[in-house]
Amino acid sequence: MTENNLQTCTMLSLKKTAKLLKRNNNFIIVTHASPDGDTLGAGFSLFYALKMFNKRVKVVCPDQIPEKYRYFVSNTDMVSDEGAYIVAVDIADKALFGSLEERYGDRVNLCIDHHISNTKYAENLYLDADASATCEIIYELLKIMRVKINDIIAKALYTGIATDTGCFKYQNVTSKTHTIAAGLYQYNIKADEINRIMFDTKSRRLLELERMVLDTAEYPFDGKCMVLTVTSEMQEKTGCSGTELEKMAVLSRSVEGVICGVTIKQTDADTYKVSLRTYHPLNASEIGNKLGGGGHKAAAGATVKGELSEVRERILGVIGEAMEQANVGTTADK
Ligand SMILES: [Mn+2]
Repeated sequence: MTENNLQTCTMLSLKKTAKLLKRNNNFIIVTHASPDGDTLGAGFSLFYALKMFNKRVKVVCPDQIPEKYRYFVSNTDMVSDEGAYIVAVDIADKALFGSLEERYGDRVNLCIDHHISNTKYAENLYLDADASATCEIIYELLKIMRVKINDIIAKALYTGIATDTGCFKYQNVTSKTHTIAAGLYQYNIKADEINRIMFDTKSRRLLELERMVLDTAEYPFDGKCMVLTVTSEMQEKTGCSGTELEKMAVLSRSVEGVICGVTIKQTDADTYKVSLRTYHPLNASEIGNKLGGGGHKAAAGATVKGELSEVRERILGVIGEAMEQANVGTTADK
């Protein structure tokens, strides 16, 4: 959240965003580290759309793109950094550029995002925090640009919306979300297959990791909180990494009575990535902010350094305060 560059960020309308895209010719679209369906769906749908205007477009991702997205991922153009118009999709903070932060973090020309926590690191920003997914925004953008949506664009957009809404289950879903999804059903998207891949299928190694992680479950605050721990050792033993680990956060909020699911994932000897999933009246974004991170109302995260026990204490301290503020009755035990 550092603001070390003097450049100010211009907030755009969707119309102006469309104009900027039409006016430029050589694009590098950056997707976030540990890529998910939304950042990839947004990046590739925009790639296919810009190709219709004969632009040169490269899509880059700081990490390897998981195989399961191959039905809409393709090779993109060679575009050199020099003179390219850099577009970031679904990236709330420079840190999420991961290995590409140094290369692109300070030179993003346009960011299209739906995270309320966006740190305004880009020259121009189109932000719609009411959109369930960046793909929802891209759908509207393509309409304004009069892009003829085709099957592969529709598949990419549907994937982003379905994954960011937990298959249309989360509180970020609006009537607009469903209207856009309904629009996408006009194309041959095979939504049942997409949803089977995204929600009903997991690798054996992931199942094995889940088994280990469930063994670490703790239920502080009278069971209103569930804490799961994913150590480096578990990751090494099972071979699970990257986005696969994010599935643990879903487990943390699936238990009856839990309004705050916490997943503490080791990323280094003394570094832990915390994922927070909350239900009303708790606000994950506020808890994440207090831990130096950010996110959405129901899902947020932060990186905390220290020994595991210290990290755990610190997180529970912040959650305890949040519960007190929200008047959630608990006994003092942790
Ligand atoms: Mn998103």
